[in-house]
Amino acid sequence: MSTNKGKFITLEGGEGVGKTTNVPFIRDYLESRGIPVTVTREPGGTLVAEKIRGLLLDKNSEDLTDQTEILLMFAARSQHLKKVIQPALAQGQWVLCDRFTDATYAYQGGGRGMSLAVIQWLENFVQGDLRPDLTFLLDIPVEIGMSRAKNRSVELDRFESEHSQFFDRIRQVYLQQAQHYPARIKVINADQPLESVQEQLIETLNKLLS
Ligand code: Z5A
Repeated sequence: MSTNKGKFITLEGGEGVGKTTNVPFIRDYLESRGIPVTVTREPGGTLVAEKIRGLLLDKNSEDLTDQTEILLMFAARSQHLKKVIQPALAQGQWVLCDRFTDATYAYQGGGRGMSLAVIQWLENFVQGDLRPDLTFLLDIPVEIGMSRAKNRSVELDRFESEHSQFFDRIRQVYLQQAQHYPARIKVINADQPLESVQEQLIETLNKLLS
């Protein structure tokens, strides 16, 4: 049984759905309700995990095999869990994480075609019984997300340089995950003005708070 005093919230979705935009909004809302929040991200969140992130996103390095990619994701996650997420939850902080293991199901499972059973085994091995209390899945059609991401005018990384079918498969697996875990994963229609997206976020946060 979990001894965590804080709640673990993750944000998920494909390219350019608005995770980075909405993380500070959720943090500010929770803090305004007196809740201490640790904001973090995956891959990354610790010194070593951020170095692994650099390896994973670098498109000018040697090709990574799909096995290397997934093992690096879980290596970074293990470090992040032990050094940041679990200590914060144990102290009563709420942890707000930009992407977590649903991204591995979507990107490595859906995108790369890795076995979902292997991902599940690694999830249990690295996380034990720790799962998010709430996951926001920001959902928009792939082409809209890609065009939003391109408008940011930064160089595309190794994942962002993939083709649209890769992102179609990712979206499908995310939506399947939401069907499997309807109590945990809240699908947000992110193809709306930011204010409407944020109204949906607050509605769900209020349920968790009450
Ligand atoms: N990855 C993986 O493969 N496996 C794993 O297990 C994990 C990750 C954990 C790094 O992720 C990569 O790691 C990721 C998957 C892989 N690669 N990809 N792709 P990341 O989260 O750091 O990077 P990202 O997915 O590329 O995030 P992003 O492109 O920065 O998207 P975002 O944060 O969701 O979007 P945003 O930056 O908030 O918004 C994009 C633009 O849209 C921006 O100009 C906003 O102002 C605008 N925006 C936002 N909301 C709206 C609305 N509602 N209307 C109009 N415009 C909006």
